[in-house]
Amino acid sequence: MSVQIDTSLEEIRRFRPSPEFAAQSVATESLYTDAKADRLGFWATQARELLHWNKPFTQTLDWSNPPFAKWFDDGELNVAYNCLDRHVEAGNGDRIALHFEGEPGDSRSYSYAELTAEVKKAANLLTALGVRSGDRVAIYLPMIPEAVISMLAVARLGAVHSVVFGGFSADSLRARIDDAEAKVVITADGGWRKGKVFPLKNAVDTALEDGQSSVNHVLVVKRGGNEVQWTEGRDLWWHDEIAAVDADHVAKPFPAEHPLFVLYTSGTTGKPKGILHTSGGYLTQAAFTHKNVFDLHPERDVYWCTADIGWITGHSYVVYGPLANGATQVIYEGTPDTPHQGRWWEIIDKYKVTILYTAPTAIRTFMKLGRQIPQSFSLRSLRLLGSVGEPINPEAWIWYRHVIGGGSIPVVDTWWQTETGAIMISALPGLTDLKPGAAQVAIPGIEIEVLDDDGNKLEEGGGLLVINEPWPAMLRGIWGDPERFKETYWDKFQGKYFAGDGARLDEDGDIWLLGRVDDVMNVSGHRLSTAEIESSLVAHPLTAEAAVVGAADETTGQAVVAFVILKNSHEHDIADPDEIAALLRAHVAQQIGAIARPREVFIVNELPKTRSGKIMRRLLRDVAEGREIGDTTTLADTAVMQIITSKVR
Ligand code: 6R9
Repeated sequence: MSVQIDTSLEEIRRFRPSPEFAAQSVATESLYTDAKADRLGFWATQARELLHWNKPFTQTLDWSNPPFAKWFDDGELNVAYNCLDRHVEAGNGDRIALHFEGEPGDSRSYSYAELTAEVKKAANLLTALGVRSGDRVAIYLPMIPEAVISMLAVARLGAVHSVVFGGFSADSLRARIDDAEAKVVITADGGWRKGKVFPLKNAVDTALEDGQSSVNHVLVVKRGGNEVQWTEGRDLWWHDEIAAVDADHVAKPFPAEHPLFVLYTSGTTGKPKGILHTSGGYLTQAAFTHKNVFDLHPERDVYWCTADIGWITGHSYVVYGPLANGATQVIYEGTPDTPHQGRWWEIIDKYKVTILYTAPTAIRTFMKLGRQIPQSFSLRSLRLLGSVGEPINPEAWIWYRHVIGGGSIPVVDTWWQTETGAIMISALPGLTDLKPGAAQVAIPGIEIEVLDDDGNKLEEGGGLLVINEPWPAMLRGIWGDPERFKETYWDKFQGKYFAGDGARLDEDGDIWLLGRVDDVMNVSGHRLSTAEIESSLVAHPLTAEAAVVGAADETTGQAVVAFVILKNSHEHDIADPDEIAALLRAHVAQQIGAIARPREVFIVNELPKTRSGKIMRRLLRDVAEGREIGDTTTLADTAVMQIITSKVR
């Protein structure tokens, strides 16, 4: 595993916080000094100050059985109570929690009192369906208020949610339902996307069609108004059921280490990993980072994170962080270009959004469309911009700051993962001099190092990113697979968490992320596994063998490019390789989901392999990116690359 240092471009611009911004900054230098002086004491203070504990904890961290950490272990709290009821009890019940904007233009706002009331009813409804503490509930919904309500209702009962992104296929949904043995699925008839209704309920029907799953009930929110099939006894309309339940519900406390959710993410093998997060530590770090990285002033800010709840960013920075902090936020159902290419800017203008958190791929798409589009709306309310999901190139950073931010407001680049649960590396906007393109510094209380391949700590230069000490929001394991948890993250560098990312430390000690060093691709900020797409391709009757690489793409960061060998028996049926490529692209989209659809599929006769039979993806990446082919001396057959290159070009 070698690291490519591809930030050759010398980036020297620096942006100091404006005096006005610094003067009102939520974060102060003392966060760094306190955390340095007493790291565990620092997190204990954050946990006490940011959350309500029904039973205070006396122990901060139990690391006696690494890598299985326990944070605040003897404390008890209710996560949903922390996100809802306590704000109402503190007199902020009238503050808006959610401004929902539907793609067709419908909108609804919920105050904290109203959102609390909805969650109480939903908790009673789930109880009536037999959901108990520890049970798993799958959530397969569009970005509508019921998505947030469902997650919080599950959390309120001490049950465990597994949110499955609405863009995933029936097969992917079923695999996740089976792995977690979910009892209930919450879905919608359909949701709005690009001016049309996309069906969800029928994917659930397909996922459950053999009648052999763990699911007893499917709760269906009416959103798209599209026709749905109905399985009597199993399927229930959300609106019918919710009307019949009691509006009162008292939240019971659960231990800090009680499981909160499982979220599946791609790893280096074909099978997605169910990343497990628990309650007290996760909520502490989600709230702490949301407050300090986004400089949250809950009484006046309007925050908008554009992530879908199907991803970790939607969990930590749409649901748990903002609501724990009593923030007012916007959620939007649809795509940025519907019904027109200025839709996001129109939403910012309409709700006077002050903090925007989005992904580099979106920013690069807007760059291509041109500045005239955002400039025809008022973006003056914005005072802070955030980025997440992949490295943000300096040009996109500068464009974001200038065109969207009016040239003077901070841009924070936040590095973290599904596994880390919350932000780990980021500038603090009132304190840090910003460097476009660098995620910069570990947040207070987090210990990051860059190591060489042998595990030696580097002071400067490129290497592998590790997290040195346990952190509150860390994953507690992989659902049902403790061995895989140890192997994947902890075995490479004894006792340190290996993130799978390359990083470079510059002369100031600032961290620059360089992308994944394993077989995980990052397409539009979404993680995809080469192995998972390869196994989908070889599952097609035409395919004998497949190799998938992530090739650099101007807009999406990386794009999926596949090289496929067809079965001999089919070689002569190939009238048109383009047709076969189209077929295989559609097959992957249908099996995994549209985000996994390869940008290109090349039909080849052979794949480049080492003598031990390992596919050399590095060489295929050279081909896919149109580069000179690198060193081929370890190939079993050195001629193979010439043949592939001639096919592709
Ligand atoms: C939050 C999230 C995690 C992977 C991670 C890294 C990449 C995320 C980044 C970034 C550079 C940033 N990544 N943020 N790379 N700069 N600011 O995206 O979680 O979907 O699990 O992806 O995304 O490669 O390892 P997740």
